[in-house]
Amino acid sequence: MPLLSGRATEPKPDQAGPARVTPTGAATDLPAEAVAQQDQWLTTSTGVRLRDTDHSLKAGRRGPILLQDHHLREKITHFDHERIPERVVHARGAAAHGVFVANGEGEGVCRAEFLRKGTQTPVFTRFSTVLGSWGSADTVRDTRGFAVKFYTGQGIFDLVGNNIPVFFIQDGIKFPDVIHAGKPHPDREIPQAQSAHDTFWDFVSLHTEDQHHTSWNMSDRGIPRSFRTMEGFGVHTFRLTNEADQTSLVKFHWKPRQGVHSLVWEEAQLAAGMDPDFHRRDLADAIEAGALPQWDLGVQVFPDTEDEMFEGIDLLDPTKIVPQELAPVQVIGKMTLNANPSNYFAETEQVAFHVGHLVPGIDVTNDPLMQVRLFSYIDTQITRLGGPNFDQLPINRPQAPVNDMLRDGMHQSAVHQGVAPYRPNSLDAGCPFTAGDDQGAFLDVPVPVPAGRKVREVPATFEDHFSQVRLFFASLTPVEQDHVIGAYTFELGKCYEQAVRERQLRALANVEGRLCAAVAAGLGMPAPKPGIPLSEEQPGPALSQVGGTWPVAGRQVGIAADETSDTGQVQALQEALLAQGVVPLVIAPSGGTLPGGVVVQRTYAAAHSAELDAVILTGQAAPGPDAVPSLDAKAGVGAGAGAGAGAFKLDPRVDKLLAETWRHAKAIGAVGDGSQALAAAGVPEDGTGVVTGKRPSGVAFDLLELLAGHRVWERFTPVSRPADGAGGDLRRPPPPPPSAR
Ligand code: HDE
Repeated sequence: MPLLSGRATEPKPDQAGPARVTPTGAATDLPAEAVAQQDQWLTTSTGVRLRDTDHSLKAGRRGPILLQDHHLREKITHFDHERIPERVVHARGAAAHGVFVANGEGEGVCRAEFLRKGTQTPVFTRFSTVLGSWGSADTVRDTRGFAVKFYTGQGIFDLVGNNIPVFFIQDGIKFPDVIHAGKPHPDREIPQAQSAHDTFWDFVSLHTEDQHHTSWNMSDRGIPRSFRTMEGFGVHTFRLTNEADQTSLVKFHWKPRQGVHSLVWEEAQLAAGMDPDFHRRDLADAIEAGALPQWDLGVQVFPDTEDEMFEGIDLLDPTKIVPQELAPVQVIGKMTLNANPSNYFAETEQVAFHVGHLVPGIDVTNDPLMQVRLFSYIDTQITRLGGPNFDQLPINRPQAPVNDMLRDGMHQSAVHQGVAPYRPNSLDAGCPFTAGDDQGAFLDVPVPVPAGRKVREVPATFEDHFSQVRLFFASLTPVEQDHVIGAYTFELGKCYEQAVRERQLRALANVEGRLCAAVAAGLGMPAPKPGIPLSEEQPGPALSQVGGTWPVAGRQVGIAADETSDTGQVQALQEALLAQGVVPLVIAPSGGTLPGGVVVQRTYAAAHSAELDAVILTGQAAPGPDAVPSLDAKAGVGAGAGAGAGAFKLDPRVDKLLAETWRHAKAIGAVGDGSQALAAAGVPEDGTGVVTGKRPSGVAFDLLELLAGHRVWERFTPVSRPADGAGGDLRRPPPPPPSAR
């Protein structure tokens, strides 16, 4: 039976499935339909055509259902088992296919073939949060996973990293502890996907090696704007070997070409309610729209010395970074994500990463966190994916020949030939053979193992828990530091146990006096004195996100329009934004089209500031027919909060949209009558990050320039700073417009 063309089940243009390879890695040109749905008829799983799937087989119309209804039992049984255990950590994620192209700069340090100049390697990249369950919100404050599967010609290399360059703990044996502390409390199973609770702060305040990672979580890095705007880090130090058998120690970095950008805290919270799939949607939409996210892969290279130290930093301590000012990141290739998965479960859910998936030229080190991970990942897949054959799932299949002697087991889908799955053998002519060094065999670098006693101890160099937290805080701009202070104050403010707060303040006193004093003031508690001498740290500007400009493609700009808008101007704005790859969303009092045929993408009731990177007003934005001045913040500003119930000239939803856009330091524009609407909202025409004008192209140009800097950072007024640890006036100056209306 020929396959039907143009089937509804065909992937969309932006989607791709896993590469077509057999369970043993051989390329196959079988079409997708040949391995999933075939033909046009509904069948049982065994291929028998069905006449009815809506009615169970019954003894008479009103009779009981018969046990012999195989289709019913098969359908319900399969459904009952549709879920697999979610990942114990990183359960919530989204992924995309792509390609990695090497620029050849890595060849000097690594013999892996995929790093040879011009080599193109398919990749599958999964981003995730750590703490939340499968259905939790995307924009919670948390670490993000950044796991890349490279399908190289020499087998699979997985770089299973995070968006934060350090980790909570130094020894993997403590992973269950930190995760138990961060997950919801075992009695009430709350809070979901949050670190703002007692058990988390109990653990990290008792266990001070967590303080460095935690300070990154409390910074803007904990609430990324998008997966596309996150850095990625391999965290551990790897050992690379080149063609000349020389080894180096390296740390891997992913640098987003889109820039490193974050949400602000209120925006993150609003987005969690408005669109829990905020990051997932953003990634898929950008790829579908052709705004393909790209990252440079870079390495910091260190000499492979006996002590495995660099500039006094222990390279085996995963709670330490090496500042880029000491060891620059050298770019070795570029990853482009270019296709969305065609099936979430088969690809994003079933993908199985493993730190031990290494290719010749890349090896692990003795980092005690990395060593435990080498055990954990394969073990967890056996439970999660139901047996030891998870590497045969389509998304996990290597795109290199596989000839292992692993046999049988749950869900075996390869049909192995031969009689001798053992070595040595003579019956299968000795096959398969082991490879030599010149035949691309994996090399376990024969590093010397220092002799010593069996101990449960850490090296003395692991004992400094605070200096790099100080370095991180000192490297941030005042605005970013305020965000850190706000985050600690919020999180500790949600704790019930005073002893936990006190202990965390003591930890912050060992980091930085101003930070500790500011958080203590926010909590209404005394700021403790440091318990250790505080070292001077040299700030590392590369750790800040502020400053610089980046491509704007994939950003979303709202254009508020109504019947008073000039259609030509709205269309000109749309064109100017689209020309730069920016998505214009027309927001109007109600759906449908505006005069002149402009299609409305969001009604006033459905639009939300959190999904917009900037807003442009084009009309008077008078109250829409469904505008109700009530106390519900979404429906209206309400009596006393704004211009007064019934007296407003502006639609209350537009008013709120503008207030949030201003407060979150996003660019605001107006053309034509839009300027009047801005005035009604209390946004000054000459305000920071406000562009108005008669020509839509000019307004769009200026607005896109602001967007390239991500936010109008100058609009944030930094908290006035007291002297080190001295306390002081931490009140903010009066809020700027429009809240000052
Ligand atoms: Fe993981 N981690 N991890 N982790 N991890 C898992 O593996 C674990 C660690 C990371 O999108 C699990 O397949 C231990 C560091 C990512 O599928 C599990 C330790 C870093 C992902 C596991 C660590 C990570 C995981 C859960 C301490 C950054 C998601 C499901 C020794 C460098 C990958 C799974 C994906 C997933 C264990 C520490 C990153 C249980 C025991 C450090 C990005 O095996």
